[in-house]
Amino acid sequence: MKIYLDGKFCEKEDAKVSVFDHGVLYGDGIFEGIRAYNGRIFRLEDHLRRLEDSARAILLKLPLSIKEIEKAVVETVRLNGLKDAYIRLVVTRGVGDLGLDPRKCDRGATLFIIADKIALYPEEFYEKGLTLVTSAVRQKGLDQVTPAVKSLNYLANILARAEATAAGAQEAVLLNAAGNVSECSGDNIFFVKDGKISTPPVSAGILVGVTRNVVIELAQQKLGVKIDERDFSRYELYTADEVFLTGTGAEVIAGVKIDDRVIGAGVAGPITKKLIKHFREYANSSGTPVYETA
Ligand code: PXG
Repeated sequence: MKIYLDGKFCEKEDAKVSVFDHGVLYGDGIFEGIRAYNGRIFRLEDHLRRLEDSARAILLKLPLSIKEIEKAVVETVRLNGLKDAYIRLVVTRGVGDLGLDPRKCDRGATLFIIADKIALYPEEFYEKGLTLVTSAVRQKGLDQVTPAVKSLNYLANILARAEATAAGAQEAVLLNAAGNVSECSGDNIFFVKDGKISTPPVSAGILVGVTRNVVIELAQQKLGVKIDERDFSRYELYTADEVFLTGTGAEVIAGVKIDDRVIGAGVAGPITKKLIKHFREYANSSGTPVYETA
């Protein structure tokens, strides 16, 4: 496996960052999780735009231009000979001293890219759906580091996911300070009631998922449904006809049980299934080519 690290490709065993890197010491950095389907990188521009926004929000100067990062991502997938891949792009504040002061990271940001085979939910989960629980971990408020920044501080999400696992569930739903639904530990959330689809707005405190935005577009184009971005509580999930999650890893997947309440018929519902199909068709037929010149 070849890893891109600070301008060079190296073997996995040699891909190491300093213990003085502020990404390690403080979680001071940002990342993207990206998929390649069929030799094409899915929505790479969207991921790089989000990376650029995350960098701007945390006062982090990217070590390369977006065009250069794009090239490095494509090259990493190509060198590893992958057609279907999970790509992790990480930028940290870089090497500093033991203090917080980001100015000490004066050698500049660390950038690495890993492209690996993807571990997916087994196909049966796309029929059967996932079990969800509400986490006791609250979503970060907009007055903290907004959840819109895909930062290296994933502790809240990890603890929420651990709670889900302990409860025998696959995903955890995080409520915000107002008690409204925000998102899951690694996925955005939607529900369907009487043919209408809703999802929390950016102001609820969410990562603005690339998959979320694609699903909003596909619902409009393929189903003629305009998804409502609005606040809602757990009650609306408990009483929904369908619940589904979106994320780079999961794509589109049903949530069929939450806090022991069965949602709808307890299996992936008709609208969810249509969106799974449209999403897969689209993901397999679009994206930045890795092996042909564009
Ligand atoms: N919310 C959070 C907190 C996330 O971490 C999403 C929503 C969905 O965003 P995208 O842009 O992926 O549609 C994420 C992304 C994993 C995994 O291994 C998690 C994500 C992405 C890739 C893999 O669980 N989370």
